[in-house]
Amino acid sequence: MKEKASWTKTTCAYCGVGCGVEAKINAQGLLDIRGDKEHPANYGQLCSKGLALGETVSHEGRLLHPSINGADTDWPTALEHVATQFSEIIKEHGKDAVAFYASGQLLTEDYYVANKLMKGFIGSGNIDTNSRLCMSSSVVGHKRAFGSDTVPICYEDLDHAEMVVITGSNLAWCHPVLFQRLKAAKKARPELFIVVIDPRKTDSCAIADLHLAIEPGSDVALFNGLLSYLAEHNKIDTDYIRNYTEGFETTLESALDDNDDPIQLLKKLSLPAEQLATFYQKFASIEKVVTIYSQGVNQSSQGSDKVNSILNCHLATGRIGKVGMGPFSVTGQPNAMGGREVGGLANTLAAHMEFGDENDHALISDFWNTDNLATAPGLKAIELFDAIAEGKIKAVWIMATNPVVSLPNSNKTIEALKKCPLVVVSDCIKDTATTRVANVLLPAQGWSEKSGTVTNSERRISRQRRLLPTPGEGKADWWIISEVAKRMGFSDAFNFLHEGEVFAEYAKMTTLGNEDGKTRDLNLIGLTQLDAKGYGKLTPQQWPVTTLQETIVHQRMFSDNLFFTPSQKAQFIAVTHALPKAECSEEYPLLLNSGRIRDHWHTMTRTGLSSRLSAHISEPFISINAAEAQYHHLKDGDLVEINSASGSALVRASISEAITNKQAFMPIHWNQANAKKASVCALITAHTDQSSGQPEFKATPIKIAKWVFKGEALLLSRRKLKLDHFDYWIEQKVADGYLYRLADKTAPEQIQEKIQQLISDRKGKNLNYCTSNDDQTPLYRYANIQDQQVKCAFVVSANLQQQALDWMQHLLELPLDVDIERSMISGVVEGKLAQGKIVCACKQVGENSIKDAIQNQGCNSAEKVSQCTSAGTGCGSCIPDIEQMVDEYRLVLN
Ligand SMILES: Nc1nc2c(c(=O)[nH]1)N[C@H]1C(S)=C(S)[C@@H](COP(=O)(O)OP(=O)(O)OC[C@H]3O[C@@H](n4cnc5c(=O)[nH]c(N)nc54)[C@H](O)[C@@H]3O)O[C@H]1N2
Ligand SMILES: Nc1nc2c(c(=O)[nH]1)N[C@H]1C(S)=C(S)[C@@H](COP(=O)(O)OP(=O)(O)OC[C@H]3O[C@@H](n4cnc5c(=O)[nH]c(N)nc54)[C@H](O)[C@@H]3O)O[C@H]1N2
Ligand code: SF4
Ligand SMILES: [Mo]
Repeated sequence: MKEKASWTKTTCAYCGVGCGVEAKINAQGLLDIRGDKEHPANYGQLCSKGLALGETVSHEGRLLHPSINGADTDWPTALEHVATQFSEIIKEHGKDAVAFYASGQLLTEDYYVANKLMKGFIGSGNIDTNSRLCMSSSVVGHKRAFGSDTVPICYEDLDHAEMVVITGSNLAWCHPVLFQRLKAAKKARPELFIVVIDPRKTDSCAIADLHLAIEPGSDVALFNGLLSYLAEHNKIDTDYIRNYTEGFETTLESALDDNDDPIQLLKKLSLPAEQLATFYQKFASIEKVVTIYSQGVNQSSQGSDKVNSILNCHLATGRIGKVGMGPFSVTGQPNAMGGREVGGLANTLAAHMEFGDENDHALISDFWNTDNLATAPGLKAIELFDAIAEGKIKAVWIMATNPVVSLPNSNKTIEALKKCPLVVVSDCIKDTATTRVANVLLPAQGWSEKSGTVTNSERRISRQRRLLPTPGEGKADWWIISEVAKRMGFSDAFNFLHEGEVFAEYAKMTTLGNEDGKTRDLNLIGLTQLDAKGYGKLTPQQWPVTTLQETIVHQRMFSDNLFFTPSQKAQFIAVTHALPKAECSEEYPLLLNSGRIRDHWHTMTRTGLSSRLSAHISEPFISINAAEAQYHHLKDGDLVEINSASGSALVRASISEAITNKQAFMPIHWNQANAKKASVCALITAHTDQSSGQPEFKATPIKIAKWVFKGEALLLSRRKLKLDHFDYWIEQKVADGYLYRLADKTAPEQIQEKIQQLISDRKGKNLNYCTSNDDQTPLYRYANIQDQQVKCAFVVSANLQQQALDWMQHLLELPLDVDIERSMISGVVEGKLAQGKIVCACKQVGENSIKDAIQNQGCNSAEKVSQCTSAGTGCGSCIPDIEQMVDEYRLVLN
């Protein structure tokens, strides 16, 4: 009983699944973590990132104090500085000369206050958010079709669906707990038909009956083709269309026009006829269909049209608002949905009210008691940074996002921010690519220190709770913003004493002119009476909340077939296929796609602190297939220089059959804080969707060439090192230190000397060996031993083999009785099976152990491998990888 009492319920810091977490402070002052069995988002499950939350709450790298132009200062000075500078710039240049750039990683309370200050009191629409890069095409699609930004389904629908279409989403890696839920449903009901639509063969295909590797950007053609097929085969719901929708005829006409020639359609999609036929037949004949979609749909120059092409098919079949069916835009960030609720996007007002609606303006002005409410939408993210570059915006406050890494055209973003007279950044981490170009740094509380609410993909509001004390002088984001607001002269409106007061005000706002929830979808009337105690104890609530629910309810929207358009009918939107904005050419022949890997989160400021999460994929890469590699004379692991019209990058080649000819894929995570030149956004030009302003992140023409070096090195250090004088370097967190991979145009001998100069602390025992590789080239090994511990070590050669990495990895763990000198000469740690690349992050099992289990211990299924090695027994996200290895190595055996 006693133990149970010490677990606190909170919500995961990462993706929009919004899993319930239970956390307990352990003896090290860090957190033990487990899934919350009572939370309806995950019923106790967590993925590798959620399970590793406890490893990211150390104080390593934290921003501890406010600073102005590089000098630490106190809070009153920093707040006064920001308030005065903003006020003066507004006085001199007008209210549109300032801007906020916020994030789906803020809590609803933070977001609410930021929006209130900018739109309500400064009086400008210039608050936009990284959700512009993420969800804005879905927002446009929803609003055009439903008259409101509403995700209609609830997670429970996955348990009832008979067909699930996953399009433009790598659910297995990006929403792993939902993927596991789907996998369990498939296991229980093998007839559940799963389709993955993605130009790449991702891990999500592991449970798919059909994978459509469509041509990048051809989604509208695919779904227009589906709409035409449904109509031609009398598989539409004519009653539903007649009674509850508008615009079907013209939409169908345009879809038919788009696909008048079936051969042309197959060509546009690059698909075999039978695959397309199977997809269309299944969709037509199966009633309960859920279509999950994410960034392969949204992050496109026609993202909004892609969204509507999907919604059209659901509306035409009446498959919305009913059990086991509906379109499902999965949200990315933990509070992507909350930000949309409180008006975080430049073109919306709070509580789903709208610019241009006089009634909404009057309601808000009255509620906030302001006569300065913004009257027009502000600039969308890309326009906003353009305005900074042009000197029109002279002060920007960036909160909980890292735009130097995540906005397209990084070089331009850096130049814009360098030129901007005032760049304020609130972050919990000190050294990020964006904090490097800030004038004022404000330390924010991080996950586990902050307190408030987030809304997940199924519209469920959950509490994030404070568990640990904040290091240094970090403060809650809502507090920081309110304190600046007060100093700008808006005291009365920002006198919040507690985050619960902010929430209560927001809940009340959702009811303005909407007491019955019939005017707007978002209604929290049941939460308006929460006092501090009630807020403290708040259990997950799915909106709309008519009354506070003691037990878990699962609601879907539009079950009454009424929509929030003027006619209350859903709208079909006519859309036509168009190619991505930038096309490949002779100069830039490959199309670059970008996205996520399983164990890292965005710009790695937090997952990069976990050695476990850093082990699965430890180095930035560009994925191409074997034919493309051969054409460019590349081997797996070669370094590759990548160039586009906007910039360049230098990463390793990863050869994979998951990717098609003429295409390439790069992860978004690495950047200047942890690599020399691995930022994918440096390559991307800012082409945007006309309606949503969302950038096209998944289709950039590039060229690649092998990058030739003279020597490379692995360097292990207990402390962080600065390595910018090497041509190539990346940093990886390992237990108790950092592992660096280096490559340089200078010879191994010089590299060896350059590294020696870097390592200033030479106390203790220095072991230096120069042996040679199989090809007789020199191989340098060095280790510095202090207090019976390896403090620093390196290996340098013209070409390093995997063996060198295995040696390095084991050096950190070397027990003191191992003969370190013998190991230095042989380059192996005897008696240890080298792990190889880590496959299972939770249990830290490497590919060599798994290979050994398959080949030498008779494990012929993923289940047996799990029993034998414990790989896959944590969150389960690596099981597709294990299955693939079983297939691969069993084949070799046969
Ligand atoms: N591990 C991990 N999980 C995360 C995050 C993370 O950083 N790491 N971030 C979170 C956030 S904020 C977000 S927004 C989500 C994103 O989640 P996802 O959208 O699932 O992730 P991405 O990898 O960006 O892209 C999804 C897929 O779109 C495919 N794609 C590219 N072009 C096209 C196309 O033209 N058509 C179709 N149909 N598909 C295409 C890509 O090949 C890719 O596999 O993940 C969330 N979860
Ligand atoms: N090429 C390419 N680019 C992309 C994408 C893509 O698929 N391809 N995806 C886009 C998408 S969908 C997204 S969502 C973005 C994500 O991109 P970003 O938002 O730039 O990435 P993060 O690393 O999540 O940045 C969050 C920052 O906030 C800090 N932080 C964390 N918690 C708090 C807090 O409570 N308060 C404060 N003040 N700071 C905090 C973190 O330390 C970190 O510096 O990237 C976009 N960019
Ligand atoms: S799926 Fe993973 S990252 Fe997403 S909320 Fe759940 S535990 Fe966190
Ligand atoms: Mo996102």
